[in-house]
Amino acid sequence: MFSSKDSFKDSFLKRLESMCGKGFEEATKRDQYHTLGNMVREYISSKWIETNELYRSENKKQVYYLSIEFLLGRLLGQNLLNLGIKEVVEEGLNELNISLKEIEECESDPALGNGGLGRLAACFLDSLATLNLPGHGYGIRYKHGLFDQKIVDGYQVELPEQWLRHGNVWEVRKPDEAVEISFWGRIETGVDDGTLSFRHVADQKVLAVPYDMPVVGYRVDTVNTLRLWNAEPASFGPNQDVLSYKRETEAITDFLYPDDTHDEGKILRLKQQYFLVSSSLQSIIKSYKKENSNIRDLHHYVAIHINDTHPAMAVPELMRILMDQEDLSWEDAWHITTNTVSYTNHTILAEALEKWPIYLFKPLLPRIYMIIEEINERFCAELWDRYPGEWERIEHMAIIAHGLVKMAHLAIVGSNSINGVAKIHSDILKNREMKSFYEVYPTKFNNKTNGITHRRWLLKANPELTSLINDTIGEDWIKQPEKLIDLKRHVYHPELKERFAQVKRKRKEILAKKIADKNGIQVDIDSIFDVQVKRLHAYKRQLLNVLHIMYLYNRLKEDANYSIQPRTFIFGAKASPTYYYAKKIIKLIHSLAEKVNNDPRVSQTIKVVFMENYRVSLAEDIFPAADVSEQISTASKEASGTGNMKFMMNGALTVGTLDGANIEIMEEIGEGNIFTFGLTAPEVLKYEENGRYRSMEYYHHDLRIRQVIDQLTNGFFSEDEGEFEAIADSLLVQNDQYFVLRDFASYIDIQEKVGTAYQDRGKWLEQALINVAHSGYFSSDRTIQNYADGIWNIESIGVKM
Ligand code: 26W
Repeated sequence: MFSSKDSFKDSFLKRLESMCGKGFEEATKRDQYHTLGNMVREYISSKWIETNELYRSENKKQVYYLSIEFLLGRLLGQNLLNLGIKEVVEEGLNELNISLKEIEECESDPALGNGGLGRLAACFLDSLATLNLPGHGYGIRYKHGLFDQKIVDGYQVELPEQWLRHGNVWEVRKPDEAVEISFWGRIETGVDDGTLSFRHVADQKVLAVPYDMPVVGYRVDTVNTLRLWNAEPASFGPNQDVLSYKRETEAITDFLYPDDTHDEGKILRLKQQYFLVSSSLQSIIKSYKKENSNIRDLHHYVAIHINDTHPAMAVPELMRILMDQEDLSWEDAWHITTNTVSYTNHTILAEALEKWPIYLFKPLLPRIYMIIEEINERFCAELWDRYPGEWERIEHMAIIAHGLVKMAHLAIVGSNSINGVAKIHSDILKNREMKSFYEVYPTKFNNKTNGITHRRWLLKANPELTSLINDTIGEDWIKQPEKLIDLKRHVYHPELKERFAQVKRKRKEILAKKIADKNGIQVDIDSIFDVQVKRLHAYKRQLLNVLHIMYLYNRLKEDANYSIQPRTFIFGAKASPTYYYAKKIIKLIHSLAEKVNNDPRVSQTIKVVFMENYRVSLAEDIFPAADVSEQISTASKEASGTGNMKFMMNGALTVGTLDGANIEIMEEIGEGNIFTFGLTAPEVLKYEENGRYRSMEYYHHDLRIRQVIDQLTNGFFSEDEGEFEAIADSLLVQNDQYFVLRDFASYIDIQEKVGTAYQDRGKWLEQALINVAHSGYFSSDRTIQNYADGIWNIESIGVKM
């Protein structure tokens, strides 16, 4: 089917007819997409079956990655690339006058995640399969992924995302492997053969139906599985309110919660979490038992990883299964559970730490709550032995306290490994945030610095740069990304620099065209493309970027002789629908864009562009076109960041604080190839401790600051002077929690240096190439190998067809 372009064309045309019931002439682009998608899935299926059979027969340890989010992005292009059939398909289609790119754009971009955490999970799946590691994802098949963002008059409006509207060619529904989940009801305690038994009665049952998606490794025969669960009614009883039962059940997988910093404490979210955990664990145990007779060996064959605390109920759920269904004692079950489960922490922001009120938790999940209570009691007893009389410490560390279940504490106590996602973040966990736990479990804590898959963020997103690298150092780096460092020997070669400049220019043209089409703004290709794309959050400080642009505007207006390297400031960001401040920042960016872009003189030097509906597919057009990457979070607040790595890999220079993985990027490329500024993490933490920061002083002493802040409320932007009051208040009245004003001067200085540096074109190109050369370290292949060796203890299994 894909062995030559002629056989491809032949099969494609036949399939188009049989699938769509139309001739070639009448078929739409979407018909073509469905046809090709089906052909590819079919091509994948033999490898998929082979992989599963091999995993069964080899019976080696496997890892199951539980995540409430998988932000996959479109799959057709990536699958073609990984399978090594993209060229054949592209050429075949070309002869039929069809553009593969246009077909690819018919695929909806599955947005089953909010941002960093969900996208990391997707990169990890790609690396697991490529490294031939037996690892699978378990998640939720949300009917509606993250909302589509529309901008109306500068304001964000959310529309329901509809990725399943035209079906999903990649999924296979497996009704035979459905499992039942119990909510509500009560637990009846009895005695069986002298041991306690627990029966969950009067419960409400929900059916979890798996939809499996293939995860294709790059040029290997391994095809792993992403299993997404769909909630459906289990069965209808005679005396049941059928409609409301159906509605309530299906609501569980209706939509993805669009918030990634504020723990909302909503019961539906708790239901989603238990639904994911219980269905996944039941299915994992079932497949284990098919090949293994002794449940006591579980941890030698199975590793379960929880992506943040959202699946932390894996701990009590595994305990429940081992005790109530497999008849193990508490001690045996605990030994197996803690040796099976491992946990990654992705944030230290207090407001993101999940705490569930008992009054919600206990009635919804009575047996799970009982088990957590017992875990808590045993844990507190241990603490009591260790720290006799230290009530405060014990209360502080308890899993249940003050009417709340603390999920991070449960995850730490119940797992064998706790890791942060960048060195600084792991250190902050050990030495501050989770210090008391680190003292009790020093060996459990470790670091696994995040990574990204270069197959999506370089090979797929930037084929032009990929070819240039191949021409320069050969293709070994694709399988061994650390070999990108071979580029370093060439970065001073004028020819490479020139060709890199051409690639960048071409990618800037492509993005500029998109901007012209979508925003109606003409941007200057020779200007610096300065980009900040990420979720909108106060700690990520899009506001600092905005204030800098306002400052430039003022300078350009006031001083006719002020001349700087032209810049295009590009933003992309979704705000949580309930996050008032974040939505105001989006409006502010639009008001600023309006002002700047319509000023006949200023707009010759700077422009501001907000790209609507930032998502994986748009990101693939943005990273390759960027010159400057904005990574300007308040030091200590961004656990790692992964966008920073995607920019670097595409040859953008970072303007960044010493936060998250920025620090490791700097260590790799050297201080001379990154623009760092601002407070360091220890400085921020010290301010937070001693409370000595006074943002008002910066307002009074720095005229530049006073001017831009005054402009937020003096009608400079809008007739409604109250429009941006909340933002001004956050900086002054609320004493600027994220040190925007404190870092302002330092940011202005570094940005001036960026402008000057860009004018030394030769040097800039070298620095960009140095960034690319060192980006291999940030491949998720390295990260996943670290997890495999250091946490999961799994080995690769070579699938060979
Ligand atoms: C309870 C609501 C909620 C939902 C999601 C709170 C927190 C989250 C996530 C943990 C937020 C998240 O995506 N964190 C990001 O994870 C990335 C991958 O490790 C890191 O690179 C980012 O720095 C971190 O913000």
